[in-house]
Amino acid sequence: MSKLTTLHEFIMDRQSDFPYASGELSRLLSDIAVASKVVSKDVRRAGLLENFLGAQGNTNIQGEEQQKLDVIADNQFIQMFKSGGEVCGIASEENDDFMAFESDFSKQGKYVVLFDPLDGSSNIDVNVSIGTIFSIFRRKSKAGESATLEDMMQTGDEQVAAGYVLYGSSTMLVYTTGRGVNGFTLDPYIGEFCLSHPNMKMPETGRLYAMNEGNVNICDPGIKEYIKEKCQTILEGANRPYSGRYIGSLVADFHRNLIKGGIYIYPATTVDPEGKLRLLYECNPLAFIAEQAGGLATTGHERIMDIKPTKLHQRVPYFIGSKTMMEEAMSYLKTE
Ligand code: AHM
Ligand code: MG
Repeated sequence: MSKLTTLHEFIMDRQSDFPYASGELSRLLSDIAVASKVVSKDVRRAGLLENFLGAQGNTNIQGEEQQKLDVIADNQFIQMFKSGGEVCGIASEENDDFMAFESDFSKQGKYVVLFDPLDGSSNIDVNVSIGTIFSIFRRKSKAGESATLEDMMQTGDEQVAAGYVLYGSSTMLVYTTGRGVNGFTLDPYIGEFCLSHPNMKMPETGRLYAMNEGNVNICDPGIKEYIKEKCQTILEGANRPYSGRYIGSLVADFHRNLIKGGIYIYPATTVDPEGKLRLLYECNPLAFIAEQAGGLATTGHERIMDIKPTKLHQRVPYFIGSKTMMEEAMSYLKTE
């Protein structure tokens, strides 16, 4: 068997890609890996532990019921960021406001992290894949001072790194620092993420489409046409229509499409006129990965990573996937 490359070794090898790197980003990525191993262990045993499954009894600022594991994962990542020294503040789906870390130690941190600690909440209690999504920016404010809202509200193009952890049939961490996308599988026997998917590329086209089709009559009518004409019709040269695949966990739906080729659509609807997914910690990080892998991510009209955020928990319509499928789907849209 050839030698496995651990995530830690990989990160260290790549440090020299950044001419003035002093190792903080490498340490931060390693910290995220450690926190996600703890969360992975919690997810794997949740059904056996009291106080791990079910609703927490709180609603977050976005009107969504928090699950106990949402809160456990959120705390786990925050503790790791607070104690690591690379991060001066965070924003997460589970916290109404951003958080500036006020110790002298943390105030020196160069980075802020925006994250969704456990995405796909509705799947937690039913043993279906869920994920963590993260986006890392260099702070705008001065080192030594408190992190500010401006640090959090940067465009996707300013991300220095982004990634996700998928708690699926195995646990995987996939990330980019703007030099391609690499995927690591957690080897449960040695407790290390090991390189399993080097230099990931999204197929230029595919045969999988993912959308909550319950929404098809309450969104841009062009989407219904696209699905009917392109996804549910036997196209020339094919012997069957595309396959609909919707897990309802963004990370899992995205990861499958990244590997196999496909499109994921969560449009604006009459119920959620701004869309459902959050720009800063759901859409931007996956958009960075998609583009690095050769795919696209847009609102249907505008590139996701161009959007200047106006609100911490801003929602946007979201189309992400294989380049050709994206271009085709967007050409059907009728409304601005
Ligand atoms: P969450 O952050 O509350 O889990 O919501 C985000 C999730 C995504 O993972 C998923 O793609 C989408 O919401 C599913 O929404 P719906 O149930 O409306 O199809
Ligand atoms: Mg989420």
